[in-house]
Amino acid sequence: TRTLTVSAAQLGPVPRSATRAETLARLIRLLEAAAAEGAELVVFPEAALTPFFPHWLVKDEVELRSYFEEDIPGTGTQALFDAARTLGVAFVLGYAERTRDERQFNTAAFVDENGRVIHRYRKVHLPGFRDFQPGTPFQNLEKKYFEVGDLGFGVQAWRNTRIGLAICNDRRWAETYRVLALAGAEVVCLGYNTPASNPHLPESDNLTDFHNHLSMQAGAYQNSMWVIGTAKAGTEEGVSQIGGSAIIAPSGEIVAVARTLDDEIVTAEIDLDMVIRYRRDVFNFSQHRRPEHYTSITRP
Ligand code: CDT
Repeated sequence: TRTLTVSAAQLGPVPRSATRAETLARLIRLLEAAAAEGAELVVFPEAALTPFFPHWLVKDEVELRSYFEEDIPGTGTQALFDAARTLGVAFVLGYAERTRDERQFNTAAFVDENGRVIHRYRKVHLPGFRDFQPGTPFQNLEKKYFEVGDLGFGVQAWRNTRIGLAICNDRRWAETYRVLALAGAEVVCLGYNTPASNPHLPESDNLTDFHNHLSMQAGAYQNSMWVIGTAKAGTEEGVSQIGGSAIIAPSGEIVAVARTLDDEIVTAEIDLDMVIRYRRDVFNFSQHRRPEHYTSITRP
């Protein structure tokens, strides 16, 4: 059987006052700890290098710029790539991307065990608002700071498997997993920053952890895939965020889960052939899907 040892590298809060070097040192420590547990692939959260700045209106242009990466790797992140190469560990890193032509995306990069970026994904499902929402304890201004991703849901062949990437809110949408699965993804890696409460739907606040796992477990099972979901957890700049980083099997079962709201490694050896077994039987796409009845989901 094909096996792979994977880790979700959960982060506790990243304060606004943290330097990039301080945050990078935390990521490197997590990468080393994961490698010591035998990890071959480590998944970091969404926007792992910074606080989740869409939670507030950043008026100062210099501050806003400081949250974006213009190069990956760049001077502030090279040491993480070097560590990956030294340790021989691949990783997924979420970060805010600013392109040469000044476009901004919420991005994840897949970096192989040689420290090379071999795949990128730009978040498609951007939650939140374009404008400041008065009267709420915090914002989600992703629609202000980022464009909708323009790379689609690509899948990257890596070693003896195929990797798909998604970011945070993407995990709540069934289409994310199905499109990745149809492209052959066996492992979906995603990071998230999820507030424990939603000021716009307070009645769901006691269900936040449930909805997190529900989304990822359903996506994994209904598409016969492994899902590695990694949180940025704890109270960050006054916003309480859930943890619950998890490694989820194609059966929908959680095989490993974080216990804290801080920096924590969650590791499991996963059986990649489980994907094939579930896809051969229950979710045999070519045998049982009926796309002629699904046309409405591709109409705007
Ligand atoms: N970062 C991100 O996408 N967060 C959203 C918050 C929305 S609350 C329903 C998420 O889906 O977790």
